[in-house]
Amino acid sequence: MMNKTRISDLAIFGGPPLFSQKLHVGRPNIGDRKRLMERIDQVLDTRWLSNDGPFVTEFESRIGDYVGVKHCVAMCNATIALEIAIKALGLSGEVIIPSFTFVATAHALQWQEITPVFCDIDPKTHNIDPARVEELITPRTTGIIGVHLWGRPCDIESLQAIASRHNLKLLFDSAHAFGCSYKGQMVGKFGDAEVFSFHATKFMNSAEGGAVVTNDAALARKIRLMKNFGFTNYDEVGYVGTNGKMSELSAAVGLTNLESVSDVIDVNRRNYDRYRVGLAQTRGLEVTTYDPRERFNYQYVVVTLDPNIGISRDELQQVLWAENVLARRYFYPGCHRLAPYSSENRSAPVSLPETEKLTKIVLTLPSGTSVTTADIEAICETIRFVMSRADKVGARLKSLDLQASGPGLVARATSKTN
Ligand code: T4K
Repeated sequence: MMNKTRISDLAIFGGPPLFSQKLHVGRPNIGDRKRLMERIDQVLDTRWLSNDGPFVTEFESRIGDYVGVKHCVAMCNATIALEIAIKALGLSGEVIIPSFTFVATAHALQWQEITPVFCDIDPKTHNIDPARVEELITPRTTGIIGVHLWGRPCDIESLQAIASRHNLKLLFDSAHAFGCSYKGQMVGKFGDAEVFSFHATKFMNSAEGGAVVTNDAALARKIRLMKNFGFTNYDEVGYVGTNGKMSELSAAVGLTNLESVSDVIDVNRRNYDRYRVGLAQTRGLEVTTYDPRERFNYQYVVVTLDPNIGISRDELQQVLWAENVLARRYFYPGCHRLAPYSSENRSAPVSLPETEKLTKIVLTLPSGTSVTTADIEAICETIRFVMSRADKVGARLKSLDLQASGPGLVARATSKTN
């Protein structure tokens, strides 16, 4: 597949792209179609489409069993699940979260006028740094939200110790971490509650979907009511609620995909191992590792670039996009630099040196069941080719004066060289 011997063979400089079809980071994994169609038939036959139908109930109990947690409340997505968990926990004022996360973590707070206070990360784990959390606590702080980024759990014990010491609630955004473990225990059992995402781009999806899991029965009950407008009975409302319900169709997709979850993890693991072998000893590039003693879903293959290698992360991304490898720079530029949260609009400017560094060097590569091992070998070969000529490729790209990243830019780059 790969036949690039000269820099000009790279698609960004006018060569043919490595792949004729785009390879995505978040291509959905699809379970047994026949089983799914049977379930969809059942939904239609019974005419029960939403509002705690049998598939949602079954999905909740299967997710709870898988994780080993007493209560699971399925929802329409993880963002709403976070919002409801935040509301049910009574968070207000300020809540400490990492900036290096998907913007939904911050939005779930700001949406209810709670200030997300951005904390720096530990560069080794990419997760919120507990050593930085305590200095951000003020009299207005009511909680901490840890994010298990890439499925690698935060330093849960340290965060729990801080939360207990300061009487703060501890919630985990576990959108990436379904199927992962911390010190031998499945993620989902920690803090006051945890939130999973089953969005299409997650390795285990229900098309759109999410869930709050907790061992706290009273909290689970409150969350269950809040996600259904707060209804305690047909015409009684106990809380200000919203509509966070998962539909039966989503639950049918989720249940079906859950049946093949271990196969998907095997594929993800195989892909990850291929990338690790294929990119080992690549100059200026490292594949992020997973602790071999724990369980992971391996859905994210994340690499970091040496910032002094001659080619920047953005330039490497542009080279890959031109080859139809849609590598993503999650979670650039960090929530604190996104318009609603950028320091110009806030009273206290934030200093997040590790986040600033990481957001400029991190890249996520395509994986999942729609990527073959041959695809991965070709991607690795291209990356090795580029990195071994990083100075030259970087210089040539700089001469093109590329400003942004994405397909529009690639088109401009190729047209300039033609
Ligand atoms: N907390 C964290 C830490 C999260 O990462 C997320 C979501 C949340 C909370 C909130 O969870 P949800 O409310 O979504 O349940 C995607 C996802 O939309 C988002 O769920 C996810 N994190 C985030 C990391 O990635 P984008 O902006 O990258 O989506 P998009 O449309 O660019 O799709 C990614 C790639 O997947 C594309 O190359 C296209 C491909 N794709 C996507 C979909 C939806 C497909 O091939 N098929 C599809 O159906 O956000």
